[in-house]
Amino acid sequence: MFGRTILEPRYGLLSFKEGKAFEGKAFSKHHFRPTKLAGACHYLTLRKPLYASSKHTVSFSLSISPLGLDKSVPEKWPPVLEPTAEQPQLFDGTIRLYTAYICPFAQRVWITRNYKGLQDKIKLIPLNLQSRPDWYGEKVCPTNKVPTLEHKGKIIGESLDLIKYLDSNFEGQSLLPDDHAKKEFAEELFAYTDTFNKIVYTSLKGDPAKEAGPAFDYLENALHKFDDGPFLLCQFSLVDIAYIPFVERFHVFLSEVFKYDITAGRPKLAAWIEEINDIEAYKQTKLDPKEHVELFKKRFQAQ
Ligand SMILES: N[C@@H](CCC(=O)N[C@@H](CS)C(=O)NCC(=O)O)C(=O)O
Repeated sequence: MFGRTILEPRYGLLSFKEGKAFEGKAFSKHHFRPTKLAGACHYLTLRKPLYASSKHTVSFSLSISPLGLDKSVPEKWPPVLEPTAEQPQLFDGTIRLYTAYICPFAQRVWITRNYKGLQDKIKLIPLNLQSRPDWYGEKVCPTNKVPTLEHKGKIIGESLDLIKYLDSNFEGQSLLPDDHAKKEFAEELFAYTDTFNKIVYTSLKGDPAKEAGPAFDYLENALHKFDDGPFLLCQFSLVDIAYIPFVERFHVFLSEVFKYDITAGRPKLAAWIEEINDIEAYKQTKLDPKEHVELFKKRFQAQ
């Protein structure tokens, strides 16, 4: 929904003053408090004010989503496990997500966990991929990769399977739509993730501005498919989660090292990145962009 109303800045917050669509209370620059809208409770997210004139008149756009979708809470990153650390007792009832802060595959599962409000339920066990404890490959995950989830006597791997697993086996907002057409498109988008990553990673050894274009165009076109929301399936979903950790890295590295802005000429992609950057569950998982640049330089430019 797009709206225009009068806002009054007060104590650093903007408080709602006038408007027909809902009865509002205080809201911060980016988020409204839960507010009544047509009888149902909603979060109203204030997307970037377009302009603010002197007399507190702000023109803005609103995106509306059901109450409290993002259940993440602020969390301190647990320290990375020492290679000499003892193995926690396997299958003792604790649900553990073995992860690595630098891993985009693991980040997918981390965002899903946060968004669904499972931070107390699923414990993060961050590993250093350069020096994993021996027991990880020997007793927990034979492929020695992250992410893996220890749950109900099983070890489950593969990030795309895992985000679907979390979505269907744990409480919290469902991150896949019910709509048939959207479900079908979700599968198409999941299936393209490996191709997407391959095209871009391969281009880093050549000329990304030419070679990576089709991958980003694919996302730009996908974002046009359902035009009633800023996300791939309108509402934030597992599909956005599948792509964003990789887009985050490519965006930073291509811009910094190749001076190639993946959002130039791709307005939907630009808006999508901006929207996702407002999602707490995701924000909490982001590394310093400088770290991405350094890691990518080591990986793709080391001779
Ligand atoms: N297809 C897997 C890929 C996972 C993966 O490659 N993880 C990397 C870190 S980003 C890893 O654990 N690498 C360790 C290794 O290969 O030794 C998934 O989607 O979960």
